[in-house]
Formats: sequence, C-alpha cells, structure tokens
Amino acid sequence: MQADTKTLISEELRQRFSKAKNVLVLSGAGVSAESGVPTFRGGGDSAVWKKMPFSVISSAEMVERDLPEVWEWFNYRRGVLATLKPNSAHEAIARWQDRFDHFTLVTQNVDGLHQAAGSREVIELHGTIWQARCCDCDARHSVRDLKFDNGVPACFDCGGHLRPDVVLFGEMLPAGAFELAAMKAESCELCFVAGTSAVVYPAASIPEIARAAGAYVVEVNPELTPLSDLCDEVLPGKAGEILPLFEK
Ligand code: BV8
Ligand code: ZN
Repeated sequence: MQADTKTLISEELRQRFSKAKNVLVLSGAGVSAESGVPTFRGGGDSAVWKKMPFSVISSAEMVERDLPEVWEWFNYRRGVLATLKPNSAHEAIARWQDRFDHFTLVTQNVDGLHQAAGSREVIELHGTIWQARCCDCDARHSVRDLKFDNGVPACFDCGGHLRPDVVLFGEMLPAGAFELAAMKAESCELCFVAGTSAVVYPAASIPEIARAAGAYVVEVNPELTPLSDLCDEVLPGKAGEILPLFEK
C-alpha cells in the first residue's frame, strides 16, 4: 500500500519538522529492508546461517569457538551487500543532515548503506561489516585488503587473528559510541525511530532518553514495537515510503 501523504503525517508533526533545529534518527535493519537486506527479526526471522539463528552465529561465544565459521557468515553477508544499493529511506535521511542546524544519525546497521547514500558522521552503535579488528592488538583494517588463508585473515600489524568489527551479542559497544548517541538524544527536539524492533539494548534506550529529555518521538515501522507506546506518533508503513513524504 502506498503511504498517503495527506493523512499519515499529522499537522503537528509537519510543523515540528519544519521548525526543528535539532533532529536525531535511530535506524535499524528495517531501513535497509527495501534495499534487499534481510532483517533479523520479523518477516519470518530470516537471518539464519546453516540452521543457526543469528543470535548464535553472531555471538561472542562463536568467535571463541569457530572463528572461520563466523568469517564465512560475514563473507556471505558482504557478498550479498556488495550487490545492493541505498533506498529512498537512506536517501531521505542523507538529505536531512543538511536541512537542520543539528542532525544526528545513530544506526544499529552494520551494512554501510547510510554512508553509501551520503550520510556523514554516522554513529554506528554495532560497528561495521566492512572493517575487521585484531583479536590481539585491536588494530582495525578494511576488509577489502584482507587475505583469507585458512579462513581467518591475519592482522597486518601483529599477525594476530582478525575478526569482523561488529558488536556481537554479549559484547560491549564501541568505546564512546553509545555515550555520544545518548548525549545527542538528550538535546534533540525531534527523534525518529525507523525500522527497528527496539528489542536490542542499549540501542533501544536512545529514543527513551530522547523522550525523557522532552523530545517528540516518532516511530516509522509497519509493525508495532515495545517502543510504540512511548512514541508521540507512530507512522505505520515502510521507511522508504514514509520518510520522503516529509519533504513534500
Ligand atoms: C551489551 C550482531 C554490555 C551483528 C547484533 C537489557 C535487557 C535484556 C538484555 C539486555 C539488556 N541490555 C543489554 C542486553 C543484552 C543484549 C540484548 O539487548 N539482548 C536482547 C535481544 C534481549 N545486548 C547486548 O548484548 C549488547 N551489548 O549490552 O553490552 C554488556 C556486555 C556484556 C555484559 C554486560 C553488559 C550488544 C548488542 C549487539 C547485538 N548485535 N547482531 C550482526 O551480526 O550484524 S543484533 C542485531 O539486532 C543487529 O545488529 C541489529 O543492529 C540489532 C537490532 O535489530 P533491528 O535493527 O531492530 O532489526 P530487527 O530485524 O530486529 O527489526 C527490524 C524491524 O524493521 C522490524 O520491527 C520490522 O517491522 C521493521 N521493518 C521491516 N521492513 C521495514 C521495517 N521498518 C520500516 N520500513 C521497512 N521497509
Ligand atoms: Zn594485531
């Protein structure tokens, strides 16, 4: 169903959008869904690798137990991503950064599609699939440079094992990323929560922080989430259809 520009966005929200000086967007996997990236939850729990749910294959335990298998899963995902392009949701969000005096994009996505659409200074709470990190010395290397002998690439600095530079279940977020996002959430006046099931913490606390600090919080999602009740407005539908309507 095509989103209807007249009925979907309230007059109050249009006014707030046109006057806002400080806006924050928290994005999740649903923002990349219209590009063809499978989401993790909803839509049939589609992220499964060799019969393992993603919460098993994308876990800190799996890095300890079977790092080559973890690389195989991430190599497969990068292969899929390499063929995909940003969609109209990524593009709208990229345009918004030049529209407001202060704009912050916080993403849980590791796919790099926001940057591909032109977004700058993206706060990547869960890291990026396009970078590897050394298990021994913590050095970061672009995955484009890696050589996969025996399934696990070696660090160019110390020769240690590299792993994907993403935040797996049970792992800490990158130093300072959540703190920066929380600080921005405290000062924004309008907060969009787009394409996230809002069940993974601490990411899901960003809109809670914004709301507690007085921001107007708007959810964009075809499904309700645990956050829906806290939101001032819920726009039911696809991010790629709804977000561009704000400029019409
Ligand atoms: C940590 C790996 C500190 C990367 C992922 C409080 C209570 C209970 C548990 C916890 C808690 N606080 C922390 C935890 C533990 C845990 C957690 O949250 N567990 C939950 C699930 C119970 N959190 C952690 O472990 C975090 N670390 O807390 O560190 C610590 C550490 C150790 C000891 C003590 C403290 C780390 C979390 C990182 C998780 N990493 N994956 C990878 O392989 O890619 S999870 C995964 O979920 C992705 O990374 C993704 O970023 C994240 C969130 O998912 P969403 O983006 O929301 O996507 P999802 O598929 O769920 O939903 C899609 C949505 O889109 C749906 O709502 C759908 O309706 C919608 N949609 C679909 N199409 C569209 C659409 N919307 C708009 N438009 C469309 N077209
Ligand atoms: Zn190293």
